[in-house]
Amino acid sequence: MPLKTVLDEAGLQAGAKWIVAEGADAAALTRSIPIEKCLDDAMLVYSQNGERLRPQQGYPLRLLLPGFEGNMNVKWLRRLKVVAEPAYSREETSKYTDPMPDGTSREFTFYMEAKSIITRPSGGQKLTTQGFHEITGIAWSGHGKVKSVEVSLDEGKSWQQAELQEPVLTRALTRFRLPWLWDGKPAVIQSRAIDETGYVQPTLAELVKVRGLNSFYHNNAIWPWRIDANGEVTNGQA
Ligand SMILES: Nc1nc2c(c(=O)[nH]1)N[C@H]1C(S)=C(S)[C@@H](COP(=O)(O)O)O[C@H]1N2
Ligand SMILES: [Mo]
Repeated sequence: MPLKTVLDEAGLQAGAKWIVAEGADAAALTRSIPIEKCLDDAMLVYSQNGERLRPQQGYPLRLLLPGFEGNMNVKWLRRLKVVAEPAYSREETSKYTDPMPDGTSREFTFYMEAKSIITRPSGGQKLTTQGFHEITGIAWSGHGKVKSVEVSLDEGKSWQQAELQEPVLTRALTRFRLPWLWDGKPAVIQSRAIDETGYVQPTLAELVKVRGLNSFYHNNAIWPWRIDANGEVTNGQA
């Protein structure tokens, strides 16, 4: 159900700028959401896939903010407060605010920027044979559809177009795949997502250059996997 329906029913006073949503878990996850989002496509969710929400997913009611990072979707929703200022709750200050290299704070960054990750072969797995392996993973973006995913097999020197599995839906996980003949030599494989706005998933070095080293909660950087000569797959981040 659109959150807007409930807000229209209750009536909003002038000066309503934020809504503070609170969960009923022990941590009482509390997050501030701009009123524009609440009146746009925010949803109060009580079921998914034809059944009631499962307890782990926030039964009986969960906030869903399409395109925002999933951590904003408050589960076990017990309170919505319409206010003039954000709450500056524990999670949104100590965790999801990024201390920047120039001493400022990057706060209230809601949208999920394009990201992808190779799920096979990936860390902890082991290739037992040389030859054919399908590289596959998932990509997603809070800003719309995944336009393409590129895969590099040579430490980022060159990139190839992966195949996207249909249907490619806006702000939804999109599976990609690329056939690969492994010659048994050490290799670094990585993927990068490009979304319909043209945004290209950055390397970790590019991200660190802008955001510094004091934050990682919004890290959407490319994640490389290193494959050893014996087939073992480990974290390939230099
Ligand atoms: N009430 C409440 N909601 C919450 C959380 C929480 O701790 N309490 N965690 C958030 C975080 S950090 C994430 S990643 C997602 C996880 O959602 P999922 O369990 O459906 O995967 O829920 C979000 N909603
Ligand atoms: Mo999380």
